[in-house]
Amino acid sequence: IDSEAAATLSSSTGEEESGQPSAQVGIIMGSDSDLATMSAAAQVLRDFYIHPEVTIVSAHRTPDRMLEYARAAHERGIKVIIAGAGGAAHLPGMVAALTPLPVIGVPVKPAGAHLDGLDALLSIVQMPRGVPVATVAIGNAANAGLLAVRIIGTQDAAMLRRMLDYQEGMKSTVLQKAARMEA
Ligand code: RP5
Repeated sequence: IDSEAAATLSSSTGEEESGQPSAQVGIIMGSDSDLATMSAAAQVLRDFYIHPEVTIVSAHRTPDRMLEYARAAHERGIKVIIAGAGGAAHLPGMVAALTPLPVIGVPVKPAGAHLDGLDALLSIVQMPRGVPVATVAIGNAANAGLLAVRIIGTQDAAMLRRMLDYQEGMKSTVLQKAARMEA
């Protein structure tokens, strides 16, 4: 793991930053090589004025860190965990086994992967009954961010309003495109 990238990632974690609100959403990933995919989730959250913490937690390379992160997340005020991994993508499922929080899994297609991310998708989605992971499409970290917004919106009227505005914006965009196509 590239140490500079890891430092950049961990520098954006919640409570260490003075003046920043504590994070409501934890975005974790198995490797810094997942960041190109996972940054879309962070961007969506920031667009909705949700402060995410973003870091590397590897189920295989840092198993103790994974245990610590997953067991403590709800005590630190995290409401939703978004976990992305590629290949033998055990991170989302293991984190779901260790936390009472909702976990959203993002199957990542690593650069040069032989199985196009299908391996990660199946690893993440095939959870046993009792330990759910809400799995988005391969590489669709933006939808993971949007799902986290919706979960937070169930308890936060301002967030619900922002989601309604976002949906209204999507609708307007499509209708404008339809009008141009029909013209
Ligand atoms: C997984 O292995 C990671 O989530 C990543 O998608 C993949 C490759 O990791 P690197 O070898 O690029 O660090 O655990």
